[in-house]
Amino acid sequence: MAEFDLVIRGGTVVTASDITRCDVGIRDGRVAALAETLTDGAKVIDAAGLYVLPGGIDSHVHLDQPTGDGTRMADDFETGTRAAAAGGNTTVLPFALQIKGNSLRQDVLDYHRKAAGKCFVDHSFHMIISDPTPAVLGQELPALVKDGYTSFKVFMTYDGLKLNDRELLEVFAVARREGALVMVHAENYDAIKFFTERLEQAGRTTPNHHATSRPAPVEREATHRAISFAELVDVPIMVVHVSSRDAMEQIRWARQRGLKIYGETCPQYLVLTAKDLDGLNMEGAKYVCSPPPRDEASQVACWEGLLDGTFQVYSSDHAPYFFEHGELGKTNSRARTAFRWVPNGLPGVETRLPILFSEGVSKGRMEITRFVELTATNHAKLYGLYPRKGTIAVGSDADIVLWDPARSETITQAGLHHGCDYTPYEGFRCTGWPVLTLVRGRVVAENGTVTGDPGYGTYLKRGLSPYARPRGIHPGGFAPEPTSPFGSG
Ligand code: DUC
Ligand code: ZN
Ligand code: ZN
Repeated sequence: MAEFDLVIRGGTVVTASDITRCDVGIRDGRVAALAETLTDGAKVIDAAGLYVLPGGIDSHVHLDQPTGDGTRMADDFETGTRAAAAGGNTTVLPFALQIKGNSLRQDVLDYHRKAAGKCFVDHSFHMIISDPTPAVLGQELPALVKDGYTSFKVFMTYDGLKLNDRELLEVFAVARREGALVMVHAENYDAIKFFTERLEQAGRTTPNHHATSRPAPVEREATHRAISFAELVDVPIMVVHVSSRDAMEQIRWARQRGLKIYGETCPQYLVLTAKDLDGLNMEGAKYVCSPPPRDEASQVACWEGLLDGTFQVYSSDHAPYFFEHGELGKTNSRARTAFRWVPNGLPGVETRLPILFSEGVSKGRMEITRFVELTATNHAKLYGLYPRKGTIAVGSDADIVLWDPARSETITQAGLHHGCDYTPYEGFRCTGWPVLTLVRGRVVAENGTVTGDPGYGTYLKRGLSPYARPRGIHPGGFAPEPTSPFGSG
């Protein structure tokens, strides 16, 4: 019997820290050996000329999430994870949305039902807390964190989702006590309402005014407020989908004060601008997301943030809505009357990695080790999956993607595997492309064909992240508690 189930031969293995020419031996779904030469594999994949990277982890994905306004997400767990696999991802972290008035536990179970038997890649859930009742804060949330749901998202805007300041503080306090990481959607609700109503009164209702209605200070103010609350409660937070230099400056300012504030940006803030929303005949709706893409200077700022460590993670914020499809999509009859009815979100789980590889690594802006950190390793570390996921090391799951750095491809809707009817990146030319995706040692996608099975992807119960620990708590647990209104709680 062969020593390994599979050997990947002749490739260049890259982790967040090292670039090594070596072979990878895989046994029982895990990496069993890394060595200059491994020959004894039941199956051998020739990776000469290819990079061998940890599979992408996309920690910001929305799948099969109810919208409450008559529209429908274009991806369920089957089409969304199929697209993820084709795009070089091996794990996704979608959201389980609490509907106001519902039990959080029941809503989480509902997402397990939605995902059961459908996933091509491994997955876990962040919870969205929309209704922090005493029962949710006191019982459900602590119990769910202990059960492995170790991160949750809160919104500072959107009817039906927005938490007020007191509620944000309450949720932050639970996160601190339980050791969970809070992701924050930072935009000021009232400022958006103010601009939206004035724009509508002035007859400015086309999709491009979505961007006008939420300028950068709307994001900056909320980012600052979230950071201030995090400081007051002494809890680390992740500011998600950061789009502007203004918000980045708040994160840098906080870090200089010693706060543990993390940041995420997304492809739409690197390669799209608000001008993309200008298209006629509702074309601009294809680019409506929140925060909106901004200007070229903001793109430059976001690139800087990826390189200088302001951002720890680069995610897709895959939130796919059909462009057409009658009342279900972005061009539904109400959306044609005013931008406020256009569903917010873009598809991007399949195109996230090629865009960063091409614009970052192939164009020489970014070291490939940094690419690995931003697309896989840091996601695993921040969300309690490391070192099982996010690296190539003996004992880790054999979640691996082979990249051909020389392959040129053009992103087209026809070539993608998602359930959406368009891509905002139509015609985008890429140098460097994922050519083979392995989840726990099994090929799930190869050369644009998804070969895995829905249902192979498994649910991941996550641990607490060391990065979610409050300041002042030493990893060994023997340092004194920091001064906080919560004493030692
Ligand atoms: N926020 C998200 O995180 N995703 C889609 C829409 C939004 O506002
Ligand atoms: Zn958001
Ligand atoms: Zn999102």
